[in-house]
Formats: sequence, C-alpha cells, structure tokens
Amino acid sequence: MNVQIDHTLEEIRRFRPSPEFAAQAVADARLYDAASTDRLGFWADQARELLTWQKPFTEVLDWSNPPFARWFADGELNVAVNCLDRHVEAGIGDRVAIYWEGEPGDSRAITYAELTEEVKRAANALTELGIGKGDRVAIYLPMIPEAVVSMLAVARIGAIHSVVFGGFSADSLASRIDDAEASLVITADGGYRKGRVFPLKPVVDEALAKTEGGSVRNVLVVKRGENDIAWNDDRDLWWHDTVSTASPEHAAQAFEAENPLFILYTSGTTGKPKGILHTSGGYLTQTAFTHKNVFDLHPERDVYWCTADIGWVTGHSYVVYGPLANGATQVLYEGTPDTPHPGRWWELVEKYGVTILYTAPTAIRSFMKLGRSVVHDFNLRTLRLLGSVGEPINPEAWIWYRHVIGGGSIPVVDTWWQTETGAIMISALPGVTDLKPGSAQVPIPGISVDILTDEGQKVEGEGGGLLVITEPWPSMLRGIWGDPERFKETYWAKFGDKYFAGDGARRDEDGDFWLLGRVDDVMNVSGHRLSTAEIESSLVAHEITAEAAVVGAADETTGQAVVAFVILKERHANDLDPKDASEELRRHVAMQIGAIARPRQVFIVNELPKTRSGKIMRRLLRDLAEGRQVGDTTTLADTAIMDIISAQVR
Ligand code: 6R9
Repeated sequence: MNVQIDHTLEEIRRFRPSPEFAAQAVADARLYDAASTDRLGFWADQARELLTWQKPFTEVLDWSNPPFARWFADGELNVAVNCLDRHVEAGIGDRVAIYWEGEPGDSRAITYAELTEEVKRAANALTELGIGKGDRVAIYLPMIPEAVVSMLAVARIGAIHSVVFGGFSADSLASRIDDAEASLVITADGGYRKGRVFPLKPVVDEALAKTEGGSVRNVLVVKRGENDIAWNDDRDLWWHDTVSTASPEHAAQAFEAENPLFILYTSGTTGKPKGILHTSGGYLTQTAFTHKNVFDLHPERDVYWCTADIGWVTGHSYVVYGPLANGATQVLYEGTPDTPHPGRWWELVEKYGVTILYTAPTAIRSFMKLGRSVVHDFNLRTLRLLGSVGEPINPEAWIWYRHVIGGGSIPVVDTWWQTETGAIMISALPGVTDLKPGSAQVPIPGISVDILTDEGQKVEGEGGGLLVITEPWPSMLRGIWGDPERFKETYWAKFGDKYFAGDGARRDEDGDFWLLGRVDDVMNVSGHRLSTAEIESSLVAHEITAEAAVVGAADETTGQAVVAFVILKERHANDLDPKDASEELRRHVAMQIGAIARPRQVFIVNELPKTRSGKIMRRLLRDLAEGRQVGDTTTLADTAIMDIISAQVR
C-alpha cells in the first residue's frame, strides 16, 4: 500500500516569537540540546526538579520487557501530595488553585490549603468505605470542584480512578464499571447543562441495575442539581454527610512510581472501549513538564484555563494533574460555552483575567461561525498564550484564534497527543519555536517520533506516512486494563518496537510535522492518497465556509471519491443558493489542491455529527455518502442530528 500523501496545502505564514515574550519565556532552546545529548538523563532531571519523591529513584527506564515500560520504578511518591501538600508547605497555601464557576453563575475560589484539606477529608472517607491501594473507583460527576477532589483523594490512597464523562449513557457507564470492577461510584444528583439540570444519580442507578459483576458496594453522591433522586439506604451516601464530616488530618503514604493512577476508556476502531492504563511517576513528570513549558506557565501570576471536561484525557492531564503539580491558578467552568449567552466563555476570560487558554479547534470554529461580534463585547487583553488540541487545526482557524481571540500577536501552540500518550508529544515551545499555522511542529524535548510507510520503511526528509513514536516516553500508557494482548496487537504489532499512533503525518522541508487525521480517514482516489483533513482545510479556507467534513465514499470508477459536508457561515447561508455554493466549493478545492481532490459532491448542511468531545464522526457521514443505513449513533452528542442531515442530503 502506498501511504504517500500526495497533496498538502501550502501554508507559508510564519510567526517568530516576539522579543518581549522570548525574554520572559519559561522554555529554553537548551532543553532540546539536553534531551538529545542524554534523553534518559533529561527525563530523570525533570522528574527530580518538578516532583517531590519520598524515596528517590535510581533507575530511569526499564524497557527489558517491551512494550511494558517501567519509569523511575524504584522511586516512591504520592501524586496528591505533589499536587497539594507540598505547595502548602512551600508557603503558597493561600494561592487560589481553582476559580470555579457554575453554569447558573454561582462561584467559588478554592485555595491550595482549602483544596488540600478537602482532599484529606475525602481520602479519610474513602478509606472508611474500605477503598485501598489498587481498588477502582468510578467517577461520574459534572465539572464541579468535587470532581477534582475525588480524583486526588483516590490518588492519595493509591487507588485507581476511572472517570466516565457525565454525558455517557447508563449502558456505557455500566460496561466501564464492569470492566474495571469498580467498588465505589462517586456521582452527583445532577449538574447544570444548557440552563437545565441533567440527572446523574438516576443514570448511575440504571447502570448499576445493568452491571453484571456486582462489584459496586457504595455510591457517594454530591448534592448539586437538587433534583429528585431515588435512595438506597444500604448503598448510597451523601458527600456532605460522609466527606465533609471526615477528619481533615491525613498522613499520605508513598507509593511506587509504577502504582496505577487511572484507567480512562477510549474508543478504538472496533469493539468495546479500551481501558487505557496510566501510572504515577512518569505520568506526573511529563504532564508537569509539558504544562510548564508548552504553556509558558508562571504560576505566581498566570490564570490558566483549559476548557476540557475531566471526562477526557485533556481534563486529566491539563485540568487536574499538570496544573496542580505546578501550583497553577486555574478556572474550572461547569457549563456549556453558550449558556446563558453565546459570549459566556469570553465573559469568564474577562472576569478572571485568564492569561492562558487551552481549547479545541471545534470550539474555535463554532465561534468563527458566530462571528467576532460575540467576542468583541469582552476585554480579552489579559490573554498571552493560546493552545489547541484534539484535531488538526486548519490554518484559517489558527489565524482567527490568534487574531480575534488573541489580539493578533500572542503565540498559539497546537499540541498533538492522545489518551494513550498521556501528555503532549508534539508542539511548538512558545518563545523558542517559530510558529506555523496548521502544523503541530516538533516533538517536545525528550520525545522521538518518525514517519513510516505502511510497510515500515522510514520516510526520509520531506514526505507523508504513518506517525510512530520510536522511544518509550514517561507518560506512555502501560497497557489496556485486563487485556495485554489487545495492547500489543493495537499499538505494537504493526511495527514491532515502535508505537503506532494511528495518525497520518507529513514532514515538511523544515522538518515540521503536519498531522493529517486518523489513518482510517485517509482516502484513496484513483490510486492517489488524499487526507480528509487537507481537503477540509481547503474548504474552510473559502470565505463562505464555516465548517467542513470530508469522507472517502466508495466509487465504481475511482475506488473512493471525495464527498464533503459543509456548513456555510451564517451571513452566507441565507443569500446563497446551495447548488451554487456547492459548485463554487468544488471548483475552489480543485483549484487549491488539484483536480484529483475535487469533491464528487458537496452537501450543504446545517449540522455535522459530533461526539461529545467534539470529534466529527466521519463514519456516519460515510454511511450517508454511500447510501447505506446510518450506523450506530449512540456516541453522538445529539443522536437526532443524523436524521436532520439525512433529510438535507436527500
Ligand atoms: C488529546 C486527545 C487523540 C487523537 C489523535 C489525533 C487527534 C489530537 C491533535 C490531533 C491533529 C492535534 N488529535 N490532537 N490531531 N492535531 N493537535 O485529543 O486525545 O481524545 O485520545 O484523541 O486526536 O487523531 O490520535 P484523544
């Protein structure tokens, strides 16, 4: 199979770091030199500098049993102490850890001292409930401070959390509880979303009726939604009766660096979700290192905000572990970006004086769709760094983000990583790297990646192929919970000793990496490889387009054909005939990329099918494009969307 990517948009804009930014930057070009001179020594230095070890490690990496890595294995630490107690001991207990904002507008400022005390109480309460080292605790909560407290309390006693996103169904929750054999579920009566209370405890009740293992002994319930719930006296406990009354004294024990920290389920290409397993010392080292250097964190003056839900890996690494290990002050917001008004996010940036914002391209594009007036009502001048994660960010969105949100001159870092990698792997370092819109750019110091052909040949210099990680890294997944064979099969069988990421990538003439989407999204049109991301990027670059999704649909003559689904910008949607718009976009792509990329069809639609984490489900669009019955839509944020799109396409 030829995995050459034939066409990629030329993106020639470059942005040098401003001298003012570079002068105060945390990152330093010498990090690259140190890591390339002695990679393991570099990570050992980071682990020692960024974390506090109760027992120092002597061995850095044990790779004697690949693909099962052990980092800093003879060292011992407590993850929660690293995120909390040591900051209080260092005299910054009065620093705000979390500015929490509920969707209805209620708010709380929680200092490091207060957060530490609350986690100690929760740790005592969990111990009281019989939870100990290695036990699994499922967390099914809205974005409230108790979510962070729960994760850290579980970590503090050496147990393992499995956070399940609050939007998941009872079935999904039940299968995750069963797979991990969780003995406790922490939930809330309900949470706020789009101006309404959505029930959580009732979903837990339904899930527990469906579980097969019967592993759950207790359900701990935070009162948040004040909605009516059923109560099982033998099983259910209120947080305010159990945690708030527990002792605030708790001496934390040290655990070995490889003690499991969490399981997080992520969907694979087929079959049941994979329980990605992460451990303690290496994970915390790389999340802390990247959070500090990629986001240029000055913890004494920055206000950081990552908009991800704690149900996703971005919420684990860049809401909980990275920022708290670094003693950062951050914003935590419960609700949706457009409640009660479309400018809510920007109102929060102004209210808290946010300096660093980390979000996803899908959010940026939905604000682009609304237009800049929503943003201009608010003062965003405190912002000094912007980050992006989750999918390729097309150059147009990158530029819009930098200009409209960032005021035109601040760095935008596009960060590539996965649930499996645990922490950021490819990203510019602000103040050091020249920025290139649309490219995630370079592996961070201490990380080695490469591009291979489908047969495993190295792609030398400029060219496209499959992204691999060639050396073990501290925050790498340690396996799939309960399924070592699937771990080997999914990530290591294809190229032996190299980690197969499942993403296509291209290296340009400067050695910068461009992520091209999942390889299952690479199309083959008349024997030419085309990336969905590349054609989407071209479509979005046209002034009438707000959002675009591209799929390869089976075609009798060309093997696959390019089929696009496009949402027009609001101001064009009314005055353009969809037929004309569609023709114009086909012509535009042919002109920008080449005739080979000209979409067979461009459907103008009002919505695109997205998962709850905002990823476009191209599989469903492919079903539509190929005239099939639309497949399983249960992971869509809004399951009715496909009916609406189908009606528009027919
Ligand atoms: C952190 C996260 C991982 C997949 C990954 C890739 C895509 C993430 C990206 C990106 C291009 C970026 N992805 N960041 N693609 N540029 N900056 O999103 O984890 O939910 O496991 O998704 O997301 O395809 O393989 P996860």
